Amino acid sequence: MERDIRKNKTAIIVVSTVLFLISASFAASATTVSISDVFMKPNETAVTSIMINNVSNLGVADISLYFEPSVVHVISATNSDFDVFYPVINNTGGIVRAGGMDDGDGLYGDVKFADVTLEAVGSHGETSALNLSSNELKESGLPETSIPATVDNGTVFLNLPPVAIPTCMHLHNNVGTEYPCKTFFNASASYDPDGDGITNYNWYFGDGYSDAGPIVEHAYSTYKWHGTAYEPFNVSLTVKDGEGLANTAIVQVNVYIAGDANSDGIVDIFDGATVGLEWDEEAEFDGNIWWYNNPRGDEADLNNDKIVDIFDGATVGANWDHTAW
Ligand SMILES: [Ca+2]
Ligand SMILES: [Ca+2]
Ligand SMILES: [Ca+2]
Ligand SMILES: [Ca+2]
Repeated sequence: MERDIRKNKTAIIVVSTVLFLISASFAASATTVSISDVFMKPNETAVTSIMINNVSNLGVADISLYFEPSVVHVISATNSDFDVFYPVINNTGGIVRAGGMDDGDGLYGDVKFADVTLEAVGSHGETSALNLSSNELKESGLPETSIPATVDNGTVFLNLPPVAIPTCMHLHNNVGTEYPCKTFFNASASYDPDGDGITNYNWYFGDGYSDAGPIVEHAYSTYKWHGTAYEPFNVSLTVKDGEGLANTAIVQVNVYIAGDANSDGIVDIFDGATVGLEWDEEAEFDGNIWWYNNPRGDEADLNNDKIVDIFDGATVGANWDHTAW
């Protein structure tokens, strides 16, 4: 009996320290998601996380997320760090309320309450506020020593996914096996709406090769020809934020046979003429990447060295009469 009382006293001291340290930093956050080309197009889904950061011995959480049901629906709430997790989703009323319970040893540090998958059910340009309310956060412990940490153990907030923005220095490429034709990809315009930093940049070039990093380069050695025309490669960029949420975007690049400046599948006088017409055309630096304002300049720059000159004319000559079929 006496031991039980001592336990309670210890627990009380711990809790009041927690309250003192953490109540000032508590913030149930509100944010806005929009149906747009960068975040979530109509009918697409996107994942956002409900995080509870800086917790100490967290045992129970009961959190509601309110949304505008004419704009977004909640498909699921999963991947909780809690051992027991149960969401109730109401897409008519625009609320998901979920409870999480830890098995007994308590959660510490930064805790993921749930990954919430949103579906855009509204139209382009519409927005929905996402409002979080923390109904209860309680410390973990045996039933007889369990003491509510009121509502203030930790900071509850939504983590929005990052936005992947791939750009490409050369959208028009030629196979670079013999005639070096590197293309450069830049992901540094990508961002995270809540500013927790982008930790991963993964590129898939669409030809079986991949690379990682904010700026990468790749030389294509294959092209895709389907009967009457080339098909572009879909280059995907996936970025991840510090909490592990990801976003993927595609940039299309065209790859032609070496010397094919007008992309009709054969190297002939018209390619020589295209190079002549675009002679001295140079790529421009926009502060971020080099690119061609004039796509015909990009097509005529057969070795992707940022200028149309004699080396591009020589590439036409060296590949004369070659065809893509
Ligand atoms: Ca984020
Ligand atoms: Ca041609
Ligand atoms: Ca080019
Ligand atoms: Ca060139």
